Amino acid sequence: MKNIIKDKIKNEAVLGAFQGFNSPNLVEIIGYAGLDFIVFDSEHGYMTAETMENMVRAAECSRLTPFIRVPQNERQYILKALDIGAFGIHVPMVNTRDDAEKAVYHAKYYPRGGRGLAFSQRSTCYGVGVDKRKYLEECNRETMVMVHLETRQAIENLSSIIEVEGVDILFIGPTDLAQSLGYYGDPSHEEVQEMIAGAIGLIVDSGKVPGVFVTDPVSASKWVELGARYLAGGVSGICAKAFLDFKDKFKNNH
Ligand code: 3PY
Ligand code: MG
Repeated sequence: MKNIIKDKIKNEAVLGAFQGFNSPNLVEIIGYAGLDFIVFDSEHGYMTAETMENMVRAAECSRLTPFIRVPQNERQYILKALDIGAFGIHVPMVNTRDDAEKAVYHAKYYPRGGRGLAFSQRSTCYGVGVDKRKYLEECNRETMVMVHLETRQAIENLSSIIEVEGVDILFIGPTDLAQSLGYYGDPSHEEVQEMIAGAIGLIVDSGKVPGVFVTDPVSASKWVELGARYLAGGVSGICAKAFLDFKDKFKNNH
């Protein structure tokens, strides 16, 4: 198992998308279009583990690195996501250092954590020809943990969350952050934007990697200039914009 995103983010910004519904075909299109990673979203999406397993396969076929956003920071969700074969997890609503420690603990095998071990599932090639020690070492090294900072509390606790070893990306969720600050549905509000910029600055100064959810390439560039190296949009939003644009261009000519 080699997680190319882990290496890439050392030197460049990577781009991905969250997908919350079942379509392996769309996953392949996204991969062939050249994005770096995909996050199967089982927080807001409603795919079963079995569905996501096929989506992970589609991602691998099209050279997209597959991650899964778990519905909640709980052992059984994290274990399932990784056993399916996701290369990392996104964990929503990480508000404290303890939350971040818990996510890392469940994502890593002994000695770093307490991930349940078996050799019967997809991530271990069903135990066929697997070098068990090598698998454990590789998995602990390559599996990524992305914690979502999306509340005022998370930003207030940022300096202690940053210190948690094993967190790869501190990922800012502007939609929930905006509502936590009282600006429902308005992540572009000045106060939200300033808070995001401040958080990115703190993360960059600590030597860790900031990530941000973005709705368009313009806002993505703004965060990349500040040092964000992991950017992701939403598949539904991107499709909706593309179809609206397609329709508008047609209507303007006919
Ligand atoms: C948010 O913006 O709240 C997110 O969770 C983005 O993924
Ligand atoms: Mg959110």
